[in-house]
Amino acid sequence: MNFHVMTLFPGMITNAMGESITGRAIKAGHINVNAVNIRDFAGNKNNNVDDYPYGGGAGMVIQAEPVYLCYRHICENIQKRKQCQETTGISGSIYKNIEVTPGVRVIYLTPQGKTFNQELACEYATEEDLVFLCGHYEGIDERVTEEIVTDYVSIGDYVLTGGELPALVMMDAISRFVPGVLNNCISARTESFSGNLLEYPQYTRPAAWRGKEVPPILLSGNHKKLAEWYRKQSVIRTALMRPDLLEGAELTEEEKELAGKVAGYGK
Ligand code: 6GU
Repeated sequence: MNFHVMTLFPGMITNAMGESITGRAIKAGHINVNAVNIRDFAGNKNNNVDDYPYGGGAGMVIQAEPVYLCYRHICENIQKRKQCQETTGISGSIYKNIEVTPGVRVIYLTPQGKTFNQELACEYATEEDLVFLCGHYEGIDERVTEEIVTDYVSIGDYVLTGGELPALVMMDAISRFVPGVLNNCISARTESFSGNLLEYPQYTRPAAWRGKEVPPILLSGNHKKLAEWYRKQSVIRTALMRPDLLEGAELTEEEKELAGKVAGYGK
């Protein structure tokens, strides 16, 4: 997976992605993060990329041309890589004379977009390249977003100062689906959310902490019973904390009854 991020704050992207699991995935070559500074395409002495909005109003708007040049630069990189990868024996590339890369998704982070979720993360993870466009100030000149953006995505109903944190949230969630990023044990557990059930509770040593024991079944070594307990705990927890998710979950009749009882307590 190659993430390309158009931003005025590339350090935010590279620093955050360089830590923890995503940092390890970068070192191992499972993911690649290419943060490109829109300011590098300003084309003026002061490296200005914003201007006052037509029609007046508060704040500044990022100009179309630096964003477009930044996007073209990223497309050139993608195409060069694709050309290297081509093993058809045909010299040159189908992309040779075009300025933009068809088929590459360009995601504009905006509170006006559709809300990001686990299903979308899984879908994006199947792409070879993803381009993120991070706005700041009051936004980006509409003419360039119209031209290059394929997907408008938000991470929830609140307003942030810029698109960098949403891009990081998305890249983190997408990376978990990229083969090799997580070990298989953990990735299997992901399915409990995709199945619209929350994760069961976790415990580690000591077996008794300040008088609180771990549930005895965890110490029993009975794998079949344990699997049943995990499943039941997931149903109970989802019914308690996120009953809205249960509609999309596949439950047995017995589990439905259990969920109904638990949800009933909450009312
Ligand atoms: Cl994607 N951008 C900004 N600026 N604010 C947000 C958001 C995105 N998603 C939720 N709030």
